[in-house]
Amino acid sequence: MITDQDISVHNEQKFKVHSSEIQHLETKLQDKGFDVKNIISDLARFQVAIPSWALGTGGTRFGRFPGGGEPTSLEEKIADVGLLHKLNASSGAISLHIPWDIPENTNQLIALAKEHNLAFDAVNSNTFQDQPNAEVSYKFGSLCHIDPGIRKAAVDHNKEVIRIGKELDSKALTIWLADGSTFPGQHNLRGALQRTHESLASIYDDLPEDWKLLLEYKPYEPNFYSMVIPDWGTSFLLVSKLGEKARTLVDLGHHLPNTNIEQIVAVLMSESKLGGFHFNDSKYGDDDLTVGSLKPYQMFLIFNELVDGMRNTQNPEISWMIDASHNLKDPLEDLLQSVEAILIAYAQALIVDRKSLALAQEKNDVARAQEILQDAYRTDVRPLVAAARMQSGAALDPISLYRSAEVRSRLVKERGLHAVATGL
Ligand code: AOS
Ligand code: ZN
Ligand code: ZN
Repeated sequence: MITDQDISVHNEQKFKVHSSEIQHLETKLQDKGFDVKNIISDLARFQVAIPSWALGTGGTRFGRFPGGGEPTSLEEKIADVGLLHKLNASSGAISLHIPWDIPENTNQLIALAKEHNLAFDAVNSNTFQDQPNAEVSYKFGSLCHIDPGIRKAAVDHNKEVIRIGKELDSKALTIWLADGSTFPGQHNLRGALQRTHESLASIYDDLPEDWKLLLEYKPYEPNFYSMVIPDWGTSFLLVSKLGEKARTLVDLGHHLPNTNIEQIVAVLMSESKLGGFHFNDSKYGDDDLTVGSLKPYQMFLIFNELVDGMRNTQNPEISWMIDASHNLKDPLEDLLQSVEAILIAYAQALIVDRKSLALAQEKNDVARAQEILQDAYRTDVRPLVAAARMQSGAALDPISLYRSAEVRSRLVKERGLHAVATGL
């Protein structure tokens, strides 16, 4: 839908303003001792996976208002992520959710993904819904279930997801559990944790050598009294028991209000246990809104820890993914906004004057430390992000090209106004 030709015409139109902006920024950053070329290459390398379930219109329990042209097959989902990646060169992977996504012809899928320069990111299991004709019900939990038969079904499902992921050359399994209890007394809290550990250990046994197991946590929802893995500490405990390949996944929406997420990042990285990220933004809970739409300063502070940790700890490479739901906006535009917000936060963190910050910390110069952080945060780094895109052959301004190329109306024409994304 978007050709190289479209991109170069677009970039030519935008180039004049862009080059004066980047020159201005370059002068400023050079003066502070930064090598702008390095920053741009770091940004260009950064890839954020797109979840297959974010490509259709999301909703709440009160309704869904689809906008049309949604992908109705896994092939169309891959095409949509390919489109994003063509526009921003930063969305080079798709994350599948089984059984929402059932790969039928794996070879064909692999070829299609290759055509779009996409990799298959972490595969996600689903034991939080009962599938039609399923022999067991997860109403009262899955990996924690009191009934060994149901636990086994949930474990087997995860093993099946690993098998599918291996065929696609995925390298990680992400587990999010809805397991918990809604009323006091419903669970023996220690028992539920113990059974979950045993089930996870059995899944871990099947994990290939070069894979990771990423374990999410969440304090509430769907269970409102206790979740079996409510917080980073419980996830950390479990992944530590499981072994080297198991790590904690931080989903930004999975914290109680005002939690210091950047500190969680710092602690996990210092123990080499930060495995992955689900990016989104929120005001109240797991709102799954566009990254950076509400708390961009928090995003920056998180990336400040990430950059510091990536340089100064042994924490292995982290899987980056968006986990959002698009209720009002065109999902593709929303995802472009999210990826942009992630890269902006990363760029801001890359221009923190770390030497001076360490010095200020040494001297307990609190005001200076804040000045240093906020100087980076208040710099308009968007030209750096745009330069990284252009360097990779993508668009200086992806959303404006997406709109001028009238992508959505072409998708509606192709797929129909009432096309409903699979898996929703
Ligand atoms: C749920 O709250 C989690 O964030 C999961 O990552 C979940 O699997 C995903 O959002 C798909 O529903
Ligand atoms: Zn998540
Ligand atoms: Zn979530």
